[in-house]
Amino acid sequence: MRRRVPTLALLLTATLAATALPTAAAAPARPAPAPPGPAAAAEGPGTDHATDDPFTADRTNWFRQDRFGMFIHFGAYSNLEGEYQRPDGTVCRNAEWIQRQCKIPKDAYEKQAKAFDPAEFDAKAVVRAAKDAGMKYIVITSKHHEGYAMWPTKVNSWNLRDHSSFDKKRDILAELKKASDEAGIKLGFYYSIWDWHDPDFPDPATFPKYEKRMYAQLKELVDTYDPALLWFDGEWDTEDPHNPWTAKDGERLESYLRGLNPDLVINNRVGKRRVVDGDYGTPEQEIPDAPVDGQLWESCMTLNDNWGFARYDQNWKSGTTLVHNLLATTSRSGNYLLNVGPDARGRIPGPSVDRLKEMGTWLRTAGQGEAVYGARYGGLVEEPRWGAVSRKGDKLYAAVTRWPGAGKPLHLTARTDFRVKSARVLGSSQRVTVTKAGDGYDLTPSGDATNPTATVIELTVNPGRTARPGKGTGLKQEIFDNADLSGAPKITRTDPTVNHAWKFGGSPDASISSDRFGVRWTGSIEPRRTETYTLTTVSDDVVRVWIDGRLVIDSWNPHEPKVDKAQVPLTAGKHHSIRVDYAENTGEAHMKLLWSSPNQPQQIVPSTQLRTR
Ligand code: H79
Repeated sequence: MRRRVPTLALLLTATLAATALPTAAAAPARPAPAPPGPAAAAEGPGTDHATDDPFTADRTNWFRQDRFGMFIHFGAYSNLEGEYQRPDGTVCRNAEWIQRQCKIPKDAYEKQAKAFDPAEFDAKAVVRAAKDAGMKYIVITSKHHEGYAMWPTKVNSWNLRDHSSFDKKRDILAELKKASDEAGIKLGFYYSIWDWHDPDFPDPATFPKYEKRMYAQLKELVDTYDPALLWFDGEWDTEDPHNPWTAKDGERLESYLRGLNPDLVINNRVGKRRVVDGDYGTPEQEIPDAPVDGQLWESCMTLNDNWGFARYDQNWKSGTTLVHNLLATTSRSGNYLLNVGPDARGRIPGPSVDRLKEMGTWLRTAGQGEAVYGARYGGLVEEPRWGAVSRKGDKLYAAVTRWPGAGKPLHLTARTDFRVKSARVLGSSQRVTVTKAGDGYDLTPSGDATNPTATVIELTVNPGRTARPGKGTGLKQEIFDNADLSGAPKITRTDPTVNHAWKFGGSPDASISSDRFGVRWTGSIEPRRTETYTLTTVSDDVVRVWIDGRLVIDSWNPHEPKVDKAQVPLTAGKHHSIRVDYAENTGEAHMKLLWSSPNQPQQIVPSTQLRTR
């Protein structure tokens, strides 16, 4: 997508906001200077919201390499430390959902927030804890469902400066930003769309007024703190309070934010948590059991059973479990975002710090972190039961969580032909004998595990020849002004990649309306390896794909954003004919074509490997 030229109105607003924002003194709450409303981002036919390919973009590079981040849940709920004493003396327990789950009256909740004084929040200590753990980025709640802003927002007074007992000169997000920058750690903000405090939120009639304030707050966050990432939440359909958020609202918001800063990494809860929303998927408290199709992903998880601080919750995961989770995640090309919940004074609980230290120690020992940072899905082999296998360049890192008995082998099932040139155990001089066995290789270490958590065997592999990048420039694209792909195409041109997010309002061309159009791509696809490729489509409404005249993906029943896959053996350097038929009826429109193979990380099929004939 072209970078939009900001309108004069937008520029003016931006200048106003920038000069009015960072004031050190206690500023009385006053209305924001006319923020650009949701309408400012609306666009029509010809708009394509697909900025780039998150799998390969420079923009997301850090996110794909860093792998391990710290989540921080900190808000007015932290002041209760997980326990609310009702007027009758009984105690109700919950963490960041305590206001709702314990049915705390609004005035009582506001009253307790007035006493919130996290004077011991120490940004440097937080960043040090993250750094010591081997974490490379931090995502902190700027506003959770309770609606309480953790920075001195000008949009309302329901925030840490204007409604607390905290030092009015302090700004914990600014402190965290400074400390993160100094330590080379990226900083991102969690922001809940669902808002229990703003009276305009639940009523669809007044929701636009809330939305305008939300835009203004997000602009404050982006302009003031320059976050690397935005982590939305609370996008789901729910009652009490009713959540009016729609996919269309998500389209507008995402487009607005990318206009503010095109480098932002944004999670998929900015929309409706679908494969086409934002840059990446967000499994919560779980790790997918295989690499994820069609999107980057990051699994977020608690260290105990709660996100916010809960005094009573001592159900801590062990350091070993946490390292295993990180390894499982990395070996499936995901990120691990691990949570801490500071207490009412702003301190990260000791048991959290201890576990983070254990993880950092493991990652720093004997270069074991190589299995995580910059590493991804192993690809060449099936995931073994005895551990996790990740890959970086010509190295496979087999992190063994169940070390074999003396003289017993660890078996690897190969997914393609490759040679093992050498093998060693990180942190040990023992030998590893590698023998061809059955459907792959046996690795037989000569000694004991070097690490009780996970011992890493590093394999240097020769994956065989990969052809040079092709000289293609894309596929032939024919655009029809109907969903049957009938009659003569209205537009014929070369399309570098099949990577489109027309969403609700956009379409392939200003002359094509946003509903009822069809697109056909034809030409050839040229793999760089002789391997079985997985072709993946992400489509809405319908798609069909033919390779060498054979229909391999047939997904012609109108659907919401959907992933389809086909396994197709392809030959290096050969021009396999390809045809993709796509149609949009009404609603949203999306169409992506990706590929992967044992040696090819998942990506949008690049233009160099596509030809118009
Ligand atoms: O911010 C953290 C959670 O507060 C939030 N997302 C993460 C990152 C989250 N929202 N919803 N959920 C997690 C899952 C919802 C669980 C629910 Fe319930 C079950 C909502 C109502 C019943 C858990 C139990 C929350 C309240 C009671």
